[in-house]
Amino acid sequence: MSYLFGRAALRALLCGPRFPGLLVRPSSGGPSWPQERALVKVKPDGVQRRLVGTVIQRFEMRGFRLVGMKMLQAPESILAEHYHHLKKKPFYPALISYMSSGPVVVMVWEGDNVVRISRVMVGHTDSIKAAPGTIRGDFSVHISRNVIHASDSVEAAQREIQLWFQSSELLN
Ligand code: IDP
Ligand code: MG
Repeated sequence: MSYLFGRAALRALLCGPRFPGLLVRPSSGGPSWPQERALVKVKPDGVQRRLVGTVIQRFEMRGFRLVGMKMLQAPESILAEHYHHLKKKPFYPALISYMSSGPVVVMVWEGDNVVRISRVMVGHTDSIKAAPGTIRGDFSVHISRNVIHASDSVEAAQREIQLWFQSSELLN
């Protein structure tokens, strides 16, 4: 039995898939289905500290696909919508002023479980609690300058992607 499976697997490897799905990764030209997407944003402190390349490298090396990216000075109307859930917090005015203090780089990354995995890669909101190896744990020391944003749910990702990007700016 295992001999037969071994032959089939070997044939698929050498000659391409005889059984669709066997040993075929979604990115290898197999069937396409809607892939999960996350909005990731390098905040003004991250851009100023030249961490954009490092962030891109970490997401690429993890295996995600970049499907959209742009650099812009974030309009206050977009920031207000993006951070509407924090409007009543005492730090809200400082947050908007920090996010307006320089350009941001917004990206859309695609791949299996990209939302949950990118939150793990980004680390805890509060830099003190962010584990080493995470982006915040490696590059930030204070919650008010925490370098990066990543969507915290699939629903938030969809909302945020529509807020920051036109559909024509994203690859299909
Ligand atoms: P998240 O960025 O990890 O998703 P949120 O609670 O959504 O965390 O907060 C959004 C952003 O607001 C944080 O990344 C941080 O920049 C800022 N923020 C959150 N809590 C505080 C705080 O207590 N003081 C200052 N800034 C904060
Ligand atoms: Mg959040």
